Amino acid sequence: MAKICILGLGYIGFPTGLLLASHGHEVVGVDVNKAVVETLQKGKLHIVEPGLDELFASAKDSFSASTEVCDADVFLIAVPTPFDKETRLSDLSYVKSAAEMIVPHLKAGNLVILESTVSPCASEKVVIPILEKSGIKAGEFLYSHCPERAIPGKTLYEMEYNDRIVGGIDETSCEVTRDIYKSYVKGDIHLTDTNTAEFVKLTENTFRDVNIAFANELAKVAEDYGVNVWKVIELANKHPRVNILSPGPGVGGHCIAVDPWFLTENTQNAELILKSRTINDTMPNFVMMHVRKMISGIENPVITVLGVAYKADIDDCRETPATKFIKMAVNEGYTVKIHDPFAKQYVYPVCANLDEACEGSDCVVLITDHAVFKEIEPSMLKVRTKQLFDSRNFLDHAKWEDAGFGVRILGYPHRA
Ligand code: SAJ
Repeated sequence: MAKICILGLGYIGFPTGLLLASHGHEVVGVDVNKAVVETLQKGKLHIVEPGLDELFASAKDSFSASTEVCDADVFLIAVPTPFDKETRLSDLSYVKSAAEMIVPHLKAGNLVILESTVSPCASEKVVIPILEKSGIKAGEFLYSHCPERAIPGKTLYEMEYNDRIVGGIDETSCEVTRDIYKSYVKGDIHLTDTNTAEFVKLTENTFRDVNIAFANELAKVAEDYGVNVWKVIELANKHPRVNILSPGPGVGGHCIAVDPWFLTENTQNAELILKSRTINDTMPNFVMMHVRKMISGIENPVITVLGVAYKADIDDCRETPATKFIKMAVNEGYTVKIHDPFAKQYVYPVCANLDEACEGSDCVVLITDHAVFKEIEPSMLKVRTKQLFDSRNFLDHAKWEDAGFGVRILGYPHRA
């Protein structure tokens, strides 16, 4: 069993640290944010994720939080890699400073694992040279990239049951890393080299982005033919080798909307991937085109946006397509009222109350498919004009139509 120092106590580093601590390792979790460390030292949690409370309780004897890196057998970097919107490049500053913090503690025989997502070859070109400032050469210390692949909302389950990719600089690095993860991972652990592991992680999210872009393009094409894209995708997916994802108002979150940029930042040869990014990034414009038609002729139109989180039943608004849609609506001079029961911190004011957000509205626009929205009673809403645009084909449309609403759905032939 090893002494493991984890750098970064966010949505990945913290649960990973607890899993390792509850499987026999001694774990010191390090975060530069003092407030996070103090919260944990008081026995409280700083993030919400199903199952985390129980795990924290069961791991607390082997887990401690600190703002300082200490000597250890294994250093695991799980800090964020932000996306720099201006240059569309990965921002490796947190990864670099985590590596710098390890340098004074690094000894021959130690293992450094990078879990943070990075652009291809970043370990070789950026992270390892920093670690070598310790005077110890790669090979004398062990190194691997083991990308995190758990989906928010199901993080603990997926951390335990997903397969893992371990990309080591040599065979020993691969094997020692595998043994660490084997303590709690029930999925298979696949060994490869570092550059491949970095590429694999980005490929997974890029695959999803391209697939969603295909679904979004199909939605637009289906509208031109007056065909229901949702039925088309449902039936096409009955084929054993077809699996098309769902169209929607665009792709959000800090992974799928970002990783294709990381994958393509050092190549001139990406076309499909970048085109897919454009298709997904312009879906809010497409939703706006529909909404604009629905409210044309109405003086001083008021729009209600249902949901601003980037996906269902979470509070995370990073890269959400809702923001572009709302900005366009505001630019056009519409009054925009927003309701989201989860989102607490958002760039625009959010009404906690649905009735208030719908009062006087000329078009209710569903952006995020939060499960609670299914329970809305449309007949109770005090709107000015009864219109609904559903960008996810999510609501019970018959119920809204029975309440007198004109309903339009993305990728669906107009009924009126
Ligand atoms: N979306 C669609 N249509 C779909 C599915 C998703 O429009 O059919 C949209 C969602 O509404 C959301 C966005 O795509 O705005 C991304 O959501 P997601 O649930 O597909 O993915 P993330 O970003 O929450 O998590 C992904 C996962 N990657 C894959 O499934 C390949 C997760 O496993 C990764 O660990 C995570 O990125 C990450 O951290 O990289």
